[in-house]
Amino acid sequence: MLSAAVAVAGAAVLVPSPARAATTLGAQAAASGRYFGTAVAAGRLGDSTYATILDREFNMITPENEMKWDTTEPSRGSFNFSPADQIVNHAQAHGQRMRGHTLVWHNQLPSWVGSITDANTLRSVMDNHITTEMTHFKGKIYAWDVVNEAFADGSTQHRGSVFQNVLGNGFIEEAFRTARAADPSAKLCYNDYNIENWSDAKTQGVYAMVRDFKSRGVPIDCVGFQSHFGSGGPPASFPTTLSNFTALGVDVQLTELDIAQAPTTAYSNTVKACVNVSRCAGITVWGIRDSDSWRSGDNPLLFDGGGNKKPAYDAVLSALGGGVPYGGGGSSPPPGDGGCSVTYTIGSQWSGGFGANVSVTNLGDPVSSWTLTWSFGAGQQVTQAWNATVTQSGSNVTAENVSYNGALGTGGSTSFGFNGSWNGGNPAPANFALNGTAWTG
Ligand code: 9MR
Repeated sequence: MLSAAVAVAGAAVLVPSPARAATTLGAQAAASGRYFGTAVAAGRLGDSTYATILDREFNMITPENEMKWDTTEPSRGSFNFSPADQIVNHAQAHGQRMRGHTLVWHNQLPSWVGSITDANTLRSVMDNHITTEMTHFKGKIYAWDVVNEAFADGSTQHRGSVFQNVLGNGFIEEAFRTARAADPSAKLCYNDYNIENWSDAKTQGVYAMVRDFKSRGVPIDCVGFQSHFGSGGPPASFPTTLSNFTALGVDVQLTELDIAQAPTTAYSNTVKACVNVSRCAGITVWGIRDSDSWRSGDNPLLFDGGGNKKPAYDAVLSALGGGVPYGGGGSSPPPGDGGCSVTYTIGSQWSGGFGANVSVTNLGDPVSSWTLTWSFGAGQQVTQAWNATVTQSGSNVTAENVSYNGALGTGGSTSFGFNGSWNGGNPAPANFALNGTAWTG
């Protein structure tokens, strides 16, 4: 069987030839290292049409309601994981991974939590909820929505909630730090809706939070874009939003996709927005059949009430076939070597142009400013940069910190991005050096 070797971000990957295009959503997503998931309700697992589609098409599962606080801790200290366990057991028996949804959310929150007014009490209740639930599922969850929908609509600020009102702005950081300690191997996501349009205030608020978390070492690995769309589909700026977030050094995921009336173009555009971004890890639709949807009146899913594939299904299957390989989770050399480690990722590439993210970790003594240099091997030219000042002379590129990201402690990281042009080939650059000391990785 023919396959083509393609170099992206310096790594050789094998892309199946078109003749081998997969025939299910999960397998087609897996061909580029991604997943394709769905929300599952435990109560529907006994429906054979539902379970047949689930196990044929999907390789990631999000419990639609079963991991939420009102189910898992209906009264203080009394935990119930049975409905969620049912879904996790199903997933394990069928080789599907799990997204955990969700630990801290103002909705589906039992009234005993909402009525707490003392900060010490609420902090210990929140931390205990996170730790107990994550410990119960430890090792079985790929990514957790640690905090869900904490930003106010149309605003850069947090919404009012018992967590915000009693604990203040720091509650999100507290939740992420607690989550990292509870299950260090799970990816930790912030999840929200209406953050797909780059020019929306809410998008900017979440972006500023993630940038702040990354600059201060607060653990966060991913941002979930719920992607509940009207029939027009995603905003035109959605690809920009996704690559701007990944330039901060996090994965992005489409976590609750559904589109009113399921137009083929809208679905196709949404899937392409993900698969064209190297660190878009995967897509989850919010239900299987239209009749399973929380907005069933909109017929927003890929299967009709009878379990038949809709035209949007074929559009998604075909859109999943293109795109760049998933490039998240790269490893860095251990700290202490001196010099730096660099992760260079091409987030998107088109005819003549590309967008790249450079993440740099200082492995030497702390610095108050930095200059990263590298050389291009195939005539690439930087055209525009953000979060660094970038100049180029011939094949040699110099990137200097901007005012807010100059300080890097030992082991400290920052990232910046740029757009460039290419012609003929676009291999990863070589000879990275931080403040004159070569990359030791
Ligand atoms: O699909 C879920 C529905 O069954 C519940 O009644 C509802 C209650 O809030 O939550 C729905 O799922 C939501 C998800 O957890 C978070 N983002 C919005 C989703 C749709 O409302």
